[in-house]
Amino acid sequence: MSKAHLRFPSDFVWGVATASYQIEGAVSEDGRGPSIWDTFSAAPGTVEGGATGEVACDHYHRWEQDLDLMQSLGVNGYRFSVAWPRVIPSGTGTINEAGLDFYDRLVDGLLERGIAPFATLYHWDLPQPLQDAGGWPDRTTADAFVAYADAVTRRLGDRVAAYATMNEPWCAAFLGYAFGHHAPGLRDPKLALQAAHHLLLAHGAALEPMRANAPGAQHGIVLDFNAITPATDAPVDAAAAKRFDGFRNRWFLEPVLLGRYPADAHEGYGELAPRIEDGDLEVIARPIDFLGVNYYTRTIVADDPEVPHLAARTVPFEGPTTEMGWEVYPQGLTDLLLRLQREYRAPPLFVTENGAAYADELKDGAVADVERVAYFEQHIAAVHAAIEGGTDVRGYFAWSLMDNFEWAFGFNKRFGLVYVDFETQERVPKRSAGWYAELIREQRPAAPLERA
Ligand code: GCO
Repeated sequence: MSKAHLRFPSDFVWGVATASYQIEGAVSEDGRGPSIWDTFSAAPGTVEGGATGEVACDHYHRWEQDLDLMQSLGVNGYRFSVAWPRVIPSGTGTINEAGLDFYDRLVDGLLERGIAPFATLYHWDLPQPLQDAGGWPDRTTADAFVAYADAVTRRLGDRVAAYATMNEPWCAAFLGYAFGHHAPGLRDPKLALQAAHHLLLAHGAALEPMRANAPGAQHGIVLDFNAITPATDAPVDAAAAKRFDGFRNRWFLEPVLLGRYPADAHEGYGELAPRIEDGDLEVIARPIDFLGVNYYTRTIVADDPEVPHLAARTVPFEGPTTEMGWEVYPQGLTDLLLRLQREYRAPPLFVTENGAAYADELKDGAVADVERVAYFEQHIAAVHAAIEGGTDVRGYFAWSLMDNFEWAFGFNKRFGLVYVDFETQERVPKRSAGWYAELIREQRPAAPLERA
């Protein structure tokens, strides 16, 4: 079905997204130091199949073919992340120029292919020495991040179209320090909330050197959101949904956009609430040029007084799900984008991640991932509906360019537009890649010559 009827702005960015630890491999090459994900994935029982990012998609060596792949899709934006342990292996101190050289080459390779670089500075691969010294719960880690952000933006400068300081601080803080599902694998909610605060503080503090080094680039942050729906019309479930929204979404959104933590959630946390120093919130709320929005699904929530602090629990739902067990709920993306615009007067938005894992099978050299095509079709239409509703969305990045290391799920969850055979490192564009390329072609304004 032609998507041409969905006209997007002519300067809309059609991109793909990845992250360093999920695709690069080469974990000890050219001076890279260990990250918390190298340590965590090496520990028994942390990652399905005992998988690690040691090789992943071997992108560190295959980056040129991967850029060619992107160019063949017609994307004009590529969201990648810079591995802090490549740039400053000890986390602080000496800069590893060879580490920066890789991103230098990557950025120039993108520009040569007419693809705008969108760089995320932190996508969870904290240098292990910093975790040994306390990690994100320790305030000095925020200072280390500022020095790292300075080093990267000093080198890459305005060649990068947009820098995001952080990817999904909610995941980094709660999956890493409260639930133990992600590196560093801790289970301490108070530590998690303090980590969350320092991740946000690091974001705000880094904006200053980033703007000085790359005045022509856009600077922002990427937050992940779940749409939250009450399980029933009962007031107790509506109240539970509001509390869950505070925990999952507003706890990060409101400090960045409003300069304060949401009072209801802060009260709910009680003695778990983080230590906040004078001036922290002003730093966190420093103006940003864009907000990156990662959206995958919604969460249905019911009141449950048994659950500490939140008194809310998620409830199962009917309806189609992806391989992650996440409900396919495109309306939630429209609602979220409209909410960010109307309720928060958010800056320009990019959908920096949206996509789905399905049980892809390579048959006769092809992957007929029709469910993923449907997922993208529905969610891109959802973005269009938000734009029609007056939301300033500047671009969309499909998660992901290619199958990669899906954190605790290892290589068992395939999100890519491109299938990766992890034995041979062969890349095979799936049907969804062809679909996305056709959509982009249809959206491209015909070149003047073609109009003749
Ligand atoms: C995230 C991360 C990605 C994931 C993707 C699928 O949003 O969790 O940014 O690294 O791989 O979202 O879970």
